[in-house]
Amino acid sequence: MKTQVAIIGGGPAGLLLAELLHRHGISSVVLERQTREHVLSRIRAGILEQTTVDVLREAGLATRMDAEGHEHDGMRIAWAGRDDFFIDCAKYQGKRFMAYGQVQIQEDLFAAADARGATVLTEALDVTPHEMTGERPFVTFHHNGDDVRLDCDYIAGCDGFHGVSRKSIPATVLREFEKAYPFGWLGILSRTPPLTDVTYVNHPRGFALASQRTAMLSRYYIQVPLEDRIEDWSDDRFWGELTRRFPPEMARRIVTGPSIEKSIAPLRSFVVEPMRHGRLFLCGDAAHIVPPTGAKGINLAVSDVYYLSRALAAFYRDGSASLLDGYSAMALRRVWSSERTSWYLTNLLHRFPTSSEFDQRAQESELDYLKGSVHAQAALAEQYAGMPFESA
Ligand code: RFL
Ligand code: PHB
Repeated sequence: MKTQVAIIGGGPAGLLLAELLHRHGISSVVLERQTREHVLSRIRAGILEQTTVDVLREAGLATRMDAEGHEHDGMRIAWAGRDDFFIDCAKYQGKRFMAYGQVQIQEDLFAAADARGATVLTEALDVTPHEMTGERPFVTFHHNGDDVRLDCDYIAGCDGFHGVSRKSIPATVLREFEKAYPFGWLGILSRTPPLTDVTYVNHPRGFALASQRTAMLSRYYIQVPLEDRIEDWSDDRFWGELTRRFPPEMARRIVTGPSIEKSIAPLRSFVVEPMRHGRLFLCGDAAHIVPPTGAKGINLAVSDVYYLSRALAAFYRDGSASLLDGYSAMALRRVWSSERTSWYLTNLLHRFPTSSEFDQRAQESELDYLKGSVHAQAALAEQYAGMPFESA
């Protein structure tokens, strides 16, 4: 097989990259290890930044999102015993957000790929990139019992944190930056009307979050110890704990119901530099992980593939490799900005088992400052809304 860009991984990064390249007249083949059903069963992100919404709209991928998603202006912060307040990104930044699930984005991307007869090979096993630093890279894999070789000009590693792309780069070339947090998030999805605002709560019992997908679909999370298992958390126990952490007046407005999904995810910050090795480019979770506190994960995957598609388009259009050469540095500037915001919000809003009383007072003072200062709110609004893309 032969294509211009071999894309490893059919998550949001890989499938969106294929669509953006197609719009520039560049061919690609997507190699996904899992089945389509499996990819569509992963309930993950839900809040899209304005830049992400704009990319999806410009790529003609927004019809269902615009019909079913829920646009909103910012997020609310509440904490035990104090008044809550709203970080208004529309007011300070002129930017809005869209609540629209990652599952729906994946469905829309598969539908777009089907509609144009794109080559997306699922259950592609033992995918291995070769000759990344040479002129003629290729990828080998097993598919339907056959050994396949895919020749290409470039390889995009869009295969998530556990993928093969990053691991195929020599350790001497990559620098890793990592931070693990001493807790996880237990999340549930339920067919109940959500609270009006995406609301982050700091409570002595731990962090809690109310989010949304549609008018009749809610997403809630609570901070739990890393040792907790999903079997420990019945729906009743979850709702009891969630509503104890919300201020009473908000807790009364939370509509409970059976969960239709429940999972625990550990929190981690992780970045590799550079995001390129020869003709292999890393995008999305393959290169970086953010703790979910800033809702940045999928938005970074989208900005990476936006930058990479623009760089590949320039290369195929006029032979200029300068944007490809600048890809890693440009992508990493936005990555580090979101890493910093997610780390800051994680520290601000969670209860750390190792915190001293001093740490606790400092955290409360930070929250008071944020609540009382329009300057602090405008600064957080700028970061939460996400940095604009750099021009080419
Ligand atoms: P993905 O979505 O992990 O997709 C990678 C794809 O590559 C495939 N793959 C391979 N394919 C071929 N060969 C191999 N060797 C392969 N190895 C892996 C995988 O099957 C998969 O289909 O990465 P991508 O595209 O970079 O997208 C990133 C986002 O998915 C991610 O940033 C967010 O979902 C992160 N995240 C969240 N982000 C938010 O903004 N808000 C959230 O609420 C939120 N919740 C979450 C999350 C991530 C989670 N993970 C990864 C455990 C909740 C969870 C549980
Ligand atoms: C979600 O809706 O899943 C969500 C919202 C905000 C976050 C993380 C996840 O910070």
